[in-house]
Amino acid sequence: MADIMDIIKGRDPREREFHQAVSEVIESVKPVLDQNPIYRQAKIPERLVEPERVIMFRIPWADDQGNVQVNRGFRIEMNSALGPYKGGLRFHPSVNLGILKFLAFEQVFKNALTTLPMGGGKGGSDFDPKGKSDNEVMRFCQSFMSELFRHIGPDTDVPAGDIGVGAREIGYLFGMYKKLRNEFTGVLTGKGLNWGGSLIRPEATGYGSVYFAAEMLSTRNETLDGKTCIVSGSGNVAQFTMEKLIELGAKVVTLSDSAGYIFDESGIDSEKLEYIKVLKNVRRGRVTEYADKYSSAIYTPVDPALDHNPLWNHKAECAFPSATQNEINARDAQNLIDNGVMLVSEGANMPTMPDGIDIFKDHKILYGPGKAANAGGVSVSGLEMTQNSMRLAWTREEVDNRLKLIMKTIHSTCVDAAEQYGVPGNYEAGANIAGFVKVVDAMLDQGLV
Ligand code: NDP
Ligand code: 2IT
Repeated sequence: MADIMDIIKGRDPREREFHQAVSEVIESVKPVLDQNPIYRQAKIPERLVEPERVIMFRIPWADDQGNVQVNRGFRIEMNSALGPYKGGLRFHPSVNLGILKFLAFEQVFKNALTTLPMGGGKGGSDFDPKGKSDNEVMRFCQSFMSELFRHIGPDTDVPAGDIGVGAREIGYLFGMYKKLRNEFTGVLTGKGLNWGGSLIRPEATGYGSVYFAAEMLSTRNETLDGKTCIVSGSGNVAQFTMEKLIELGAKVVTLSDSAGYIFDESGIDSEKLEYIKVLKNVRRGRVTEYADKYSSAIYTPVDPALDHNPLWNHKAECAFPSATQNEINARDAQNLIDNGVMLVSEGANMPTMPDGIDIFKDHKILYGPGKAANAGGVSVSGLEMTQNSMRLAWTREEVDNRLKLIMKTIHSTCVDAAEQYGVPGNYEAGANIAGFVKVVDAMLDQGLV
């Protein structure tokens, strides 16, 4: 294990998030590597950590004042052992190669768990959509696609949304791809419903994370009904996590954005959630406005001087981190435990830091790692690809039933793998092992490529 970490740290010393993601997987799969010497002989760890291809490019665009702006674009084509590269695009000022490599690496194993034929990739830009006009976002997306289009395709690499990339951005990206290729194909997922998108795709990550939580709870004969839940974020994943939690009778008491969080002790009901959707998706406002509208709510701005996030310090049974990576440190994890949290389902990718995960495992709570718990989004992306290939559209009920079944299967796959390797109840190890074995066996079958 030390070897592979030494290699990647020596080669790319600044890619902290990538090191973190690799270290977590490699640690979990050590027993698999020990029992199957062929994997080390074939240099599987070394091959997995090196992307098959990295595309990095300039994105020049003009803002509304006519000033030229230049951003950086990326697409990491990480692994295609199981199918075309598949994974989202992130537009956020923090985006860099290391963050996208961590996301692409996670995506490879996540996609393997979905049961659908998808390899792993991720891309994006350091462009910040916040405060930009629709026209600026459109010009940026067009410039981004005017380079990316030559590298992707419905059987090659199929991007989708992630932080900062939703229905609006997918529309502009798709329009430019279609124009350049003179081809109407399912090259992106998360498309609009009347031009090839799938029902339930917007809902899928959040719903899936809640379905996964329900599966975990069922192992202890519990349900979400009546449980108090902490949710972070207020974007796509957070909104539909809240929606499904409310539907299943849970009480959601928080939401957040990068500037602060809301605590609403009286609970966020469907009507308040509708307000949040309009606030975030239409007006593109900030969550602080929620406290102006509802007197039951308290807004707390982010305090960078604190060594913890007070969002995670409320009485609750369940937590659904749904904003971004490394949003739960060891102190936050301990606060969650001290407040009675018995389940964490990660809607975000890698939201818990390694020492936080250790605390969850030490206390034997139900901890669903992102690559399992948030796999519903990419699963319905896979179903969107299937519908595009068949040139037909399934009903909402059909897609939702398939999503439920996939989340149930991912859950049982994790449980079985964890049991097989002597760590029963450890979903982190189960997800890493099951995803790893599926990908690397396909790599071995396909030879040294
Ligand atoms: P959105 O852009 O819709 O929402 C992101 C939310 O997280 C916003 O509330 C945003 O606040 C907050 N956020 C973003 N960056 C930070 C930060 N650095 N610190 C604090 N808060 C932050 O993205 P999604 O909801 O799609 O994605 C959320 C998470 O879920 C990500 O980790 C993503 O990788 C993961 N995910 C998404 C999937 C999808 O299908 N969309 C699928 C699987 C995982 P603000 O508005 O202030 O930026
Ligand atoms: O992290 C993820 O799984 C996503 N952002 C969704 C990827 C996809 O291709 O739908």
